[in-house]
Amino acid sequence: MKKKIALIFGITGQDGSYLAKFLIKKNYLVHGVIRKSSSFNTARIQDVYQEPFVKNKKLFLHYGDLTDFGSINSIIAKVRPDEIYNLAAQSHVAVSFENPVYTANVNALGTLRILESIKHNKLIGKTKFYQASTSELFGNGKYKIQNEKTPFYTKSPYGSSKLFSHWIVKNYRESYNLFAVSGILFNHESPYRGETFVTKKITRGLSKVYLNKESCVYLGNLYSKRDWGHAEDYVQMQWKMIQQKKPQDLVIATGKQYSVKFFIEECCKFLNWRIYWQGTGIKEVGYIKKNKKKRIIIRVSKKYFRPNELSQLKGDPRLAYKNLNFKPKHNLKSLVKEMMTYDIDNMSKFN
Ligand code: NAP
Ligand code: F7E
Repeated sequence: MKKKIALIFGITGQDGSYLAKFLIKKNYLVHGVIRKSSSFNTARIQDVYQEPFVKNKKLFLHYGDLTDFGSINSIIAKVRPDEIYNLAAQSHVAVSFENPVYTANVNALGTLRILESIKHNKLIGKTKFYQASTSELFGNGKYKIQNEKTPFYTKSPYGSSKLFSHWIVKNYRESYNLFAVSGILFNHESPYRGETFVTKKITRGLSKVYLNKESCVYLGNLYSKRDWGHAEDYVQMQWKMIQQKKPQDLVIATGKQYSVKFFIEECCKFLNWRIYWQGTGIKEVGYIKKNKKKRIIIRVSKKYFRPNELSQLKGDPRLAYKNLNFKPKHNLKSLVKEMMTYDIDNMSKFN
């Protein structure tokens, strides 16, 4: 039987690496787009990486960039994929306030460039398209739980760039009958999470404190609440979304919400530490007691606050779980355990 061909934009990222491994297990031929970098950026896919001249290859990498239509168009023309997953993005919300134009170029126009290339290469009818939408499309306010019907109200250049993509995907679906679908994914984490996102900052930072390699971790808003899932579960739902009979945008979440502070407390529990809190605002600290002495392990810094913030997000995943016939394997406790174990192991290897 002819193998299905998938093309992943963002294969070197957290989700891209999990998806590549998942699709290879499903017997796909997987093509991935990587950016030219002066150092290797394929660490997350090293266990499935294959040298160029290996026989019966399952993974193929191509240089390209979402800001460059030429590279996107020639890769799509050459690969003629059955499925395209657009997971590439400048994905950091705080950075999007510092680099809004670049963020829009990659996250908004980048999606449009892929869609145009599918159209130009006459692949409508053959190629299905998945877009990485986000809970950042939703606003604060009266909607305590967000579902497929919740109105959008973005709060950041990142959210707004993704909103453009969300709508342009709908436009191509309705105008040209392209099988194109957006997964509105809430935060999802893993040991492979980028190091500047809050969960990874905490697990990595506390691992360093535990190993006496750092004295404390500096964070921003401890009271922000998120619905944290696991990337391994969520990439399976991305695949399932593209296998639907009819393309339908769905909310992917856990339906549970925790604060940044709670996440820290769970990590401390893993380390058998009891954490105490003291002070308010940027003077708030988290400390443990060691040999009857107070040791501050969490401090708050203005640097990590954003010009605007989504204070709480909680998704309603019921429609997705029903339509995709899926239940996630992980929960917050198992996520914390996996991330902490990975980071302590990793940090122990370096001086
Ligand atoms: P990530 O770890 O930041 O990965 C982003 C990927 O995009 C990396 O492979 C990166 O390449 C690539 N990329 C960045 N700029 C690019 C450009 N100009 N051209 C081509 N590739 C580029 O993100 P993630 O956590 O895996 O998230 C995957 C997608 O889901 C993103 O679109 C994100 O916005 C969206 N999303 C994520 C979450 C979440 O909680 N993780 C939730 C909702 C939506 P390098 O490795 O070279 O940097
Ligand atoms: O922040 C607060 C911060 O950067 C989570 C991306 O994958 O999910 C992610 O965006 C919360 C925010 O993720 C620090 O203010 C406190 O309220 O881990 P984060 P995010 O902004 O929610 C969405 C769904 C995406 O689509 C994005 O691509 O934690 N927070 N202190 C902090 N955040 C960071 N990064 N660093 C801190 O020191």
